Amino acid sequence: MALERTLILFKPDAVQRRLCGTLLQRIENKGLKIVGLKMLQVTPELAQQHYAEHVDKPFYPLLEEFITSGPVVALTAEGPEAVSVVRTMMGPTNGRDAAPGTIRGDFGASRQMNLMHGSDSPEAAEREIAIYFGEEGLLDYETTLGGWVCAEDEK
Ligand code: 3AN
Repeated sequence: MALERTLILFKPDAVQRRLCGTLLQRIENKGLKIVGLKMLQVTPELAQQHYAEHVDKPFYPLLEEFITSGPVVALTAEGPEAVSVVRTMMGPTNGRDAAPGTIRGDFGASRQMNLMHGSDSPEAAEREIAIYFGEEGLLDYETTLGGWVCAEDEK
């Protein structure tokens, strides 16, 4: 089991719908540790960096228009297998396919306005955290409750 970090975005629809607190609460309730958090406006250049794998796809112009349409909240969360834990919490890309209980299943029914981004692999997480937070942007700290969130052999 690996202690991982993952990049999360609360997308413009989540900010506009005032769901940031609700989504952050779910992440904290799950036991993930927030090691970076900020609000920012995604520029077209940043969108192209983030979505490099989609830039040449036909849907990219609409994706860029959406992700740059208003502020986002960027987070880095840490925990055992954090990448897959967050993907499971979010549910599949299309909110219409997402099961109740998942974030996308509970709060939306759209493929584009799907509220939240979470890195899809540890390699993607490393790349995306570097894009949004850089080398210096994260905080290393211990939480006194850390030992009650998971056992030593799960870290
Ligand atoms: P996820 O957000 O679940 O990681 P990605 O990274 O594959 O999903 O896709 C990012 C965004 O690209 C989606 N939220 C959606 O807006 C758009 N997108 C992905 N696949 C398609 C598609 N087949 N048609 C239209 N838009 C898409």
